[in-house]
Amino acid sequence: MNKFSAAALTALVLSVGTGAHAASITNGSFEEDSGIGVGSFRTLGNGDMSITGWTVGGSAVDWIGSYWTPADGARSVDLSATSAGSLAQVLMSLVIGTSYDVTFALSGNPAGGPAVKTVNVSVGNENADFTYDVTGNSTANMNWVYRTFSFVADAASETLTFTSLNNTAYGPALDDVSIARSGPTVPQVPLPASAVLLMGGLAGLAGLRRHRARG
Ligand SMILES: [Ca+2]
Repeated sequence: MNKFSAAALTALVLSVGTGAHAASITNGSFEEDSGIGVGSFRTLGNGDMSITGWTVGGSAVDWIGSYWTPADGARSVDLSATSAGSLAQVLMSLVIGTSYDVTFALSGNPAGGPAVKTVNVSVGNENADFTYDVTGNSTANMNWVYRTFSFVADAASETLTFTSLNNTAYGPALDDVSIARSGPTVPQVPLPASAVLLMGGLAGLAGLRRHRARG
């Protein structure tokens, strides 16, 4: 019994200490699909989940193939198809109280106005706007830049959303999304269930040892 408890506690300590799975972005470069082609571009309406890992919100987005040069791989996204759209993904395995950086490639549809595109990035109740001026760009010369949105996880699972604030057919362009821990974990109250379990396990072991000492 004691041996079993010690083994279970060791496993628990390892899982708490290293994290069973690090947070990651699924299909952050928008390369994988659910079996449909993209061609030059394909318009995806509200609720569409054709881009593996992502759900379309708002009006619609354009999934861009050969229409313009991507930042990475062969595909990217225009977050405004005919008017403002969004893309969302549920982030898993976040460590509560830990800072994360979401990094992404940003450009804009150069084929129409406004010249300055704006995307809102949000996770949970944190959000920020990022702008990009397409003046001088073309579909062959997108001049992608990398931007970073930082947030602190307040739940193990939170939704990352990129929302166009351009209500035209020419929105912010997005590609190559990734996530990384950017700081230490800051303890928060109340303690996560895993920590409570861990402390309970330690107290139990201490109790066993005292019991044996008396016997
Ligand atoms: Ca891509």
